[in-house]
Amino acid sequence: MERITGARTRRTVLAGASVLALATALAACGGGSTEPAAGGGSAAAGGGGGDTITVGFSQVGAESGWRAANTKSIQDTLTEENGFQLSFSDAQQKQENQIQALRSYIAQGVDVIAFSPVVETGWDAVLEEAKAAEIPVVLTDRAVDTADESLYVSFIGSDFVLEGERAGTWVSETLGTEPINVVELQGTTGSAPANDRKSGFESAIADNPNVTVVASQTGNFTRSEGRTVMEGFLQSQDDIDVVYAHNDDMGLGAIEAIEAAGLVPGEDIKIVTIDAVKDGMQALADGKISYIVECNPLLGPDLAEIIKSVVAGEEVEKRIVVEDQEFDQEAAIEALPTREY
Ligand code: GZL
Repeated sequence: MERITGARTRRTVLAGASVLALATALAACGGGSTEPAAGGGSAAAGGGGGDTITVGFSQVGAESGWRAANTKSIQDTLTEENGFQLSFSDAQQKQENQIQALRSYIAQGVDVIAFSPVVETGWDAVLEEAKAAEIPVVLTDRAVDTADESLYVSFIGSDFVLEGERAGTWVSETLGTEPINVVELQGTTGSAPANDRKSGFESAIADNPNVTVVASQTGNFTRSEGRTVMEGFLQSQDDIDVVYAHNDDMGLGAIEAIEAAGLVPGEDIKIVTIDAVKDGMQALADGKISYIVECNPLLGPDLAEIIKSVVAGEEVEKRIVVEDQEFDQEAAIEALPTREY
């Protein structure tokens, strides 16, 4: 297999599921062996006969700095030079647009479909259609909530519950030594990162009676909506000590609202976020954000490897967990000069 260029994520492979995934991958490609897949549109061409693998990718949207870095990683890796023909679509954060895109890829008969599901539920029907067309599906970034795990061959993404736990642990241990009121800027309603980062944070602070979440509302992962919701919190809450934002962009929006209210972010109100994109890390270095848990967006190289393995009928891991770091101000200052995103 030719070398895939681009930065690699650090990842943990969850063993034990690969046999199921391998059987599924072969079935999805219509092959019980490594012979070129039968049926499934151009799978035979991409799977064994031709060199180019056709991929249909449905992206959530362009809502945040994280998403821009994730899109760049995928488009910079799934290139013709690396053996791919990529059809890419931006769903503008609407599930109906993603379902429409997946159906168009099925109609095109691509070799593989990959996507980041904007929300967790409502995918079984279109994934059944992909399975019936013998087109394997790879999930990237976000998970789907389905009873039938044979509907996708692999899921590569971070552990969002752990990200929430790490943010909550920092708040509890660093700031929770006295009573503090937390306001939460949630990600997109119904999305895996919003659901999991909320539950992870709650579990981490559960045993500390000093830490109280006094308000929680979605800012839809965007800077502008994060600012608007924070403006509302500043109006409705008498005493806010901490902002927990599910991503940097909403945290940056909260900073704008806090400063517009004549308060000092990082002093009057501490902010903890998730992602660690450049703008967030700069705010951390400047002391406006106090702590960031990373969510690595550079999924392109690993996605390319998974796709090539699936098409070649090789073993495919069912769940690949992307490992993330954590940053305080000192670590951000050190990391910024060489940070890729
Ligand atoms: C997380 C990703 C989230 C980011 C946000 O993997 O799905 O979506 O945390 C992005 O910045 O909008």
